[in-house]
Parts: sequence; structure tokens; C-alpha cells
Amino acid sequence: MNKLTRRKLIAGGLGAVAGASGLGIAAKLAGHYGLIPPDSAGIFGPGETLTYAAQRLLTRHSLAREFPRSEISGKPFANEVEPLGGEFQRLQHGSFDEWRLNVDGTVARPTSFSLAELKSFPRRSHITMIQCEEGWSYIAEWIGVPLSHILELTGAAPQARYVVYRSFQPEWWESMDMADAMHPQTILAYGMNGDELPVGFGGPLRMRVTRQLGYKSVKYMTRITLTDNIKSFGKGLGSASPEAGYAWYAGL
Ligand SMILES: Nc1nc2c(c(=O)[nH]1)N[C@H]1C(S)=C(S)[C@@H](COP(=O)(O)O)O[C@H]1N2
Ligand SMILES: [Mo]
Repeated sequence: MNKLTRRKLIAGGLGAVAGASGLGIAAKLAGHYGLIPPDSAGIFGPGETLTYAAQRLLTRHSLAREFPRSEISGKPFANEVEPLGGEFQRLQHGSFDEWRLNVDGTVARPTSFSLAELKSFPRRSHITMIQCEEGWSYIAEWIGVPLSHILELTGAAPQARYVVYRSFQPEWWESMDMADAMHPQTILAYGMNGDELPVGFGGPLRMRVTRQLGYKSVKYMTRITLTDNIKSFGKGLGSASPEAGYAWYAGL
């Protein structure tokens, strides 16, 4: 059976369950298999649950499309950001020598990494599209260290279920599940199009998660926290996005 047929069958199956027996039952099934997203409000948010559950069952290991170098966008559009604050400016004036990425939570070895250390680790680059929920997109080459490498280095506990990540902009914090965290295209990006990652695009370090909308690719990273209890963060919906009316899982 080819991939597409299988995909259609499973997706059709979930849809049939949702249609015939009510969304609540589909949500309960999803719950049984650990496929309820943090912002679903359990069986009361069956739409979010179906999207996430179907994606996770169908495309857990799939890669986002990678493009040839010739398709890199000439004039990528940096989403405008609010002022980054005095502490960021101080670090920027010092070429980010004193900037650190802190990794904590349910890890054996909480660590703080300098930019030079991150750059000394195995590097992964990919030419992918970043898509904003507002409709625009661009293609760029992203260069960085796989998040999976950092999780291995720091000794992520087996019970860890989510990676929470934060920015110099406190209103931009997100989380992702372990399937996306361990995904080979998920990188902590410090480079773009063969160069340093410009501050406009989130430098010195941004998350780059390829299978979700742009808002999951948080810029100006400061901290990564592993947890098995996502409800204890913010309002308990998984990240800032659902608090503002956007989906926690923004799968493409
Ligand atoms: N810290 C921070 N991260 C952020 C944002 C932001 O305003 N601040 N915008 C998000 C949104 S909505 C999108 S679509 C992408 C835009 O990435 P770009 O600036 O490279 O275009 O970054 C995301 N990460
Ligand atoms: Mo966006």
C-alpha cells in the first residue's frame, strides 16, 4: 500500500470516528494514546485534539520539504519585533560573548551554553520555508545544532514529555512535544543563508521547528526547560499562543 493511500485510510478512519460517534469519543481515544494537546481542554476541545492526533499518527517521522539553494528568497521578511530591552542591547554590544542558553528542568545535567559552545557541536543545516499564520512566507537556509543533541548532552529524563522554550521577549514562549524536539530538522539556529543569524531574524539564537507555523520558531532564545508537567507553565495551555487564541500545535 502506498503512503498516500494509507494516510487517507487512517485520516478517514479518525474522521469517521469523529463523524459517526461524536468528537468526544475520538478525543477519548486520543487521550488513551497520549495524543491530547495541552490547549485542548480535554474532551471539550476535540477539534485541536483531532488535528494533533491525526498529525502525530500519520507524520511523526516525516521531514518538512527542503529546497534547492536556488530557491532561497532574495528578500526574506523579518517580522517586526517589540524592543528587546536593555539586557539584550548590552549583550549585543559585546558581540553576544556573554549571552548564554540555559537548559534546565528534568535533565540530569542542567547546563548553560555559550554561543561558541553551541557552534562547536555537530551542525545541521536545511533550506526550508518559514510560514507565518498571517499568510506570508520565505525560504532560507538555517544553520544550527539539532535540539536532540542538546537534549542528549544534558541528559533529558525519559519521563520528559515537553520542551518549553523562552525568549528575551517574555510574551514569546512556546513548547513542543518530544516528537518535534527529537526531529532531525528541529535545530537551534545561529546561522542563516551562510552567515550569522541577523538580530532581525532572531539572532543570536532562534528555535527552528520546520513542521509547524512560524510562531513556533521563537527568536532571541534564552532558556529551554524539559518537563513532564506542562500544566504548570503559564496558564497551563502549553504556551503563549493558545493564551492569545492560537493553536498550541500549529502543524503544517
Ligand atoms: N521572540 C519572538 N519570536 C518570534 C516572533 C516574535 O515577534 N518574537 N514572531 C513569530 C512569528 S509570528 C513568526 S511568523 C516568525 C517570523 O520569523 P521571521 O522574523 O524570521 O520572519 O517568528 C516567530 N518568532
Ligand atoms: Mo507569524
